[in-house]
Amino acid sequence: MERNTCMILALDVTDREEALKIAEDVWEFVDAIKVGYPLVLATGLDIIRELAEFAPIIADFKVADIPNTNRLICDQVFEAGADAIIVQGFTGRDSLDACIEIASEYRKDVFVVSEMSHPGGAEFLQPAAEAIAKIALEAGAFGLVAPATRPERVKKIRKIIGDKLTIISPGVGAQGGKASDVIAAGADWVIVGRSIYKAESPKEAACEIAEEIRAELCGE
Ligand code: O7E
Repeated sequence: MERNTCMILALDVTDREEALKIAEDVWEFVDAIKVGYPLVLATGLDIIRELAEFAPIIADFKVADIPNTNRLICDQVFEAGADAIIVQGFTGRDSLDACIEIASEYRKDVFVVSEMSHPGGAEFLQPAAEAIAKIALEAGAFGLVAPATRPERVKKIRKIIGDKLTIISPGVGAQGGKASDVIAAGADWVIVGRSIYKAESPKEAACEIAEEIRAELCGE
């Protein structure tokens, strides 16, 4: 995945036409579109190929099963045209290895959730986040998911993984995180949903956040 705007759109709408319209409006401001359960359950898996016309697609199914089931899920997702998949790391190394094995057959990427952005993410997942980051590194994942709502945690996780893995970071805007803060903390991409797709003008909202990130990276 190329790093230009450093922003990923979380397209959590449930209407096909609306999804396609937003993608058409904002594609130039995002490096990828994240598609998850809300949109796929509402419209079907074919939406992945339709949206792939606009940007690379990250399939957010937070895969969390035994190795064999993970393999079957990843196979379906990559057959559907996704460029990357998001999986959970708490299920352990063998489950993660199964996802990475299928992804490498398709030459696609795996992102591993290390810590979640909502308040409950600090309950069970945060204590395991650093160990999850280490197994993701050893297993050969492409990147980690770390919370924009806690830039200090992004900084800590970046220290553990160095430059060997990328970090994508949800929680900007509606959940209280600030894009420039989390990019400064070491995230490669921020993930933004409601602040864009619920805005009166998704295009203007995306443009504004992209500009904030650009200014941070240029030290303005
Ligand atoms: O709050 P929003 O509307 O900007 O949307 C954030 C998106 O990121 C939404 O799709 C949500 O499911 C996802 N997300 C989090 O908000 N927090 C997490 O910890 C993890 C994710 C996620 O996407 O995981 C994989 C990146």
